[in-house]
Amino acid sequence: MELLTALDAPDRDRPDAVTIDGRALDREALLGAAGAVAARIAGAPAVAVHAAPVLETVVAVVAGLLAGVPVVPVPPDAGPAERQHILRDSGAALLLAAQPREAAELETIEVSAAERADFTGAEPAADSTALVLYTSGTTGAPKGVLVSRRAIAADLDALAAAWSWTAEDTLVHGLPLFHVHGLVLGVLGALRTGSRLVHTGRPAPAAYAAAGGTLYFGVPTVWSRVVREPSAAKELSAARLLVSGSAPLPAPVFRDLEALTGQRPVERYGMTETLITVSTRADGERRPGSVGLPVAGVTTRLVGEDGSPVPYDGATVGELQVSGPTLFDGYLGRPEATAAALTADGWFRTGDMAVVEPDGMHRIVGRASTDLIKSGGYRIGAGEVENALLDHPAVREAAVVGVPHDDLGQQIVAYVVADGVTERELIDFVAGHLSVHKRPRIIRFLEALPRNAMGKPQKKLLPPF
Ligand code: MLC
Ligand code: AMP
Repeated sequence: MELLTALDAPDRDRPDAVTIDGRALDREALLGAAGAVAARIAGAPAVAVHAAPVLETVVAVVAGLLAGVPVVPVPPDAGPAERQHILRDSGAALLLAAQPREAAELETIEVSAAERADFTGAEPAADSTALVLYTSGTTGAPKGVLVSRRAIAADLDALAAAWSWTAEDTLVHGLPLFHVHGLVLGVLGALRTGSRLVHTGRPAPAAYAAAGGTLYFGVPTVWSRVVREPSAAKELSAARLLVSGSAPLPAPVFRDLEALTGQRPVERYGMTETLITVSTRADGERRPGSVGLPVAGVTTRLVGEDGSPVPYDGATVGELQVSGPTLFDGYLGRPEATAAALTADGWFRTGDMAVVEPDGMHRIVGRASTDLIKSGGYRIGAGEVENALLDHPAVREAAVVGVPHDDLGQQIVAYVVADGVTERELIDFVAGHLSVHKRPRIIRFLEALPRNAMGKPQKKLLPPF
């Protein structure tokens, strides 16, 4: 397969090319297991994959890529509201899962890592959709981001060059398999470069320490937990490269990692819609707080509120816009949202505020909208959580914000006007309705939300947390 080039070159010396939570497959076996599934799904408009951190998820995703059927990863803990939205909105015709799913809304195909079959279908076109990744906006339900094979190939090649990532590496991470970080970089990256992959199930410091990798991926929450376990951190001293992304890496965590492992981490920046666009380099300078330079093929620019270019003086803040082959092909079925995300000349508006140093190094300083929250590296729309809370019969009003948090970067705090319901009940309600990581960690009960003269809630006037 042109996208996952390493799969076509089975390496019989590596029985454990992909290991997840202790179970391993070599590449030939992975290709065979995926081939068996590909034959059964060929021609479907799209397939949903129950994206638990297990080997069968990798088999299912590779099957979709072999058959040229767009893959829609579904978070394994998605509650009914989120799950039904993803399944309906994506138009997925089948659900691939390791086990039969109770009350599955779709016909389920059970994926086995033990099956073997050759798939003989034609190579899908490079500009066809590989993945439909659901991601939150500031309001409303998550949108499906159309990611092409071409975009993935371009991004992985650019990252391989930036990080000197080769088949000699052993990649280790324990990130979820339904987002860009864990799935595109963390799985497809290994299958394109040919590096071994050890997925630890969960991204726990002790599991990272025990895995003996050369290349480690983590969100900042993972790295901050690693430095709080110095004995685990010290085990990473022998690694070649530690990479952080998905949210800002706090400078103290950067420094603690350096002190404990002797390694300055590489930080990179990206989005579901653009894949990874800016990164420090394996062979370049790594500064705390800096995400580095655009990767090969990507161009960036900083734009002021009036649309004028912002100087690269290391001080003036502008919106970061990006252009290049790694960009998405739009939001599924939402032409207006797609048009709004792009400028007239085709650049993607990231919504992230940045400064660029005179030497070109980028620093992300915040987001234009406070209604997109990053917690533990997950992107969460305030509006989606507010709507979930309002679905609870006891809740009359809700306002959700992200509050700075040492471990999670931001934690979700909900201010609600409600009667006869406890904090715990509301937290569990959101966790069960959407997904666990979208639950507020704290609920504050108010008599009324602060509103302006027009009756619009004023989040800036909420009592400090
Ligand atoms: C807790 N749990 C509950 C619950 N509260 N279950 C049901 N109801 C409740 N009310 C359970 C959870 O299911 C979980 O179980 C356990 O408690 C811990 O959950 P948690 O507290 O939410 O996990 P936490 O420790 O906070 O997670 C931290 C983390 C996680 C770092 C592991 O946030 C994470 O994996 N982040 C990665 C996000 C990511 O990959 N982002 C990339 C986006 S792509 P159990 O059984 O599971 O332990 C992107 C592009 C780019 O951004 O640039 O990369
Ligand atoms: P997602 O679509 O889940 O991939 O989230 C993308 C968002 O994550 C970006 O718009 C940024 O706000 C944030 N992000 C990703 N990487 C970084 C980073 N290294 N530093 C700061 N923010 C980041």
